[in-house]
Amino acid sequence: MSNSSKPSKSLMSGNEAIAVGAMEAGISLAVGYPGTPSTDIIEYLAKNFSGNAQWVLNEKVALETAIGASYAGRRALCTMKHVGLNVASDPLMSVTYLGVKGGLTLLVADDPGAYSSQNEQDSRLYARFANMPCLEPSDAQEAKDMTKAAFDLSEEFRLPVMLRSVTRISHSATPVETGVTKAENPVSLQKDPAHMLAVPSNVIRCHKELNDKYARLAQWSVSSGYNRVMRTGFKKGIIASGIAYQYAQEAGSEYNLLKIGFYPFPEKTIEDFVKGLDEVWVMEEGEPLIEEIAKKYHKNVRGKLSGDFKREGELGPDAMLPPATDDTEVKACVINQDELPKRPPVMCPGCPHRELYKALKQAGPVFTTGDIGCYTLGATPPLSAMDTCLCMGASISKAAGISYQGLKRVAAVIGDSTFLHSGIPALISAVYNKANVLVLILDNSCVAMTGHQPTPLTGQTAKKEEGGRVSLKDLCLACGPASVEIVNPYKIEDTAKVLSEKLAKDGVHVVISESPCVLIAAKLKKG
Ligand SMILES: Cc1ncc(C[n+]2csc(CCOP(=O)(O)OP(=O)(O)O)c2C)c(N)n1
Repeated sequence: MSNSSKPSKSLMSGNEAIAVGAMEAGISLAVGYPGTPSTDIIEYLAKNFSGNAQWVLNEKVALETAIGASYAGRRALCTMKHVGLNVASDPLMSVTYLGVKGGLTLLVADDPGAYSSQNEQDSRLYARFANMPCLEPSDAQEAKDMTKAAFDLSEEFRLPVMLRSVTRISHSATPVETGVTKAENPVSLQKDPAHMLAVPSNVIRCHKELNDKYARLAQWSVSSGYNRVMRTGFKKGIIASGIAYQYAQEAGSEYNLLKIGFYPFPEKTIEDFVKGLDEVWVMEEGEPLIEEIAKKYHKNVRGKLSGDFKREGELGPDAMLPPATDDTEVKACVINQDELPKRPPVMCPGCPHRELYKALKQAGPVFTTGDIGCYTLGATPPLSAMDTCLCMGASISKAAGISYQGLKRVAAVIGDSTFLHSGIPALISAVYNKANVLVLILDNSCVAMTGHQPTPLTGQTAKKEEGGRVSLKDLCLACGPASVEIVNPYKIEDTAKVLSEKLAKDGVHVVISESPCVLIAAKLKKG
């Protein structure tokens, strides 16, 4: 679909619907950093949006870029996965104080069940932390409608608005009616120091303005229409938010039903809903936030705090299925996950990362601090070549921390995109403080883990156009290590020799393992 204004109906994933909603809302910029399950929003926009859709180096840069566009009066969509919001949390916590100009929607896709993430944090807590509104869709149509509404709300309250998706919204498809595309806002960059300078003299006043906005939002939440009673007339009730609203349907129709789609939480609506019920179930992916409120107003609340649902992992569609008996049809469909063979992701056959790990093994004993990317898969057997993994950009700093304790033969393994994302400050710090570490940058010419997005090292933009190009070797040299060398990981013996030499030396040594991801190598050859 292009960003035309002709209404039609089609099947869309939640992510496509969000992209379409943003186009219909008249965005002028879409900016993000890849991360499952959010990645395909920018990819869709890069293909289908005639305006500016771009990848940047990390989530902090993405949010700050979107804030810049908003200051210029335009609407901007910023996308990331949940852990990306940790990286973007610094600008987030202050931009809510200052406020925005053009509408700014922050799409954060959570990963309950941690299917492809290092944790399963709940972004609604960030919305609460930053005092910003948050919309939570329960299907693709709502994802599109809420995206559009988020921009209007952002301009009405002069606040960024979070749209919280989860894997099952982002990646499953339901019918979506497209609508009319709004014209872009005119460019208008006005100086407004009282709301553009996060400096001490502005903080208390801005904080007060934010608290006032939040109080207004709490009222708006009750009357917004996003938090509404869907069914009455029974003695039991379910409160369900986002995707869990779909799971609530599995419980059958003999429950009153309150659907939550907007935060701040509509306390009054919840209080009124639970009145007179015998039992209240609360279904929400992530932390028991709504449940905590429901418990304030009812004695018999069933959910995660009561132990009826697990607090860890995904709530999932089966959460409210009635218990199966021998003669229920349902039983045949219920699969015991524990009985299934585990199929963890593995490195692709021919992956250059495998060969690098083989060379590292040949180079002798080493403690390897890891990072996040396809190469993390080297942590599992048969390679078992990575000893730690924490979050993006942590490998070099962890290695340096170990080396400062007088230990040698420590290697940090980091991918090219991760190095650009948050490895560079760690490398400079290690050089500055005279660490003794070997830094292995695995340059496979893309962000492989999230689906082969381009990086500044290839110079191709999200829209597959030619952009500026950055040299990884020059970048590393500028950080000041003792040496920077490039190896071909498929030449295992040669690579092992280089690694063995560097591991025996003091100082910070960088080795770039240069070979494109096997899945894109053929394409790159063709140009
Ligand atoms: C803060 C944060 N943002 C995004 C992600 C999603 N993510 C996982 S690995 C990765 C980058 C992988 O690229 P690279 O370092 O080049 O390694 P490759 O997969 O290409 O081997 C990203 C963006 C994440 N895990 N954490």
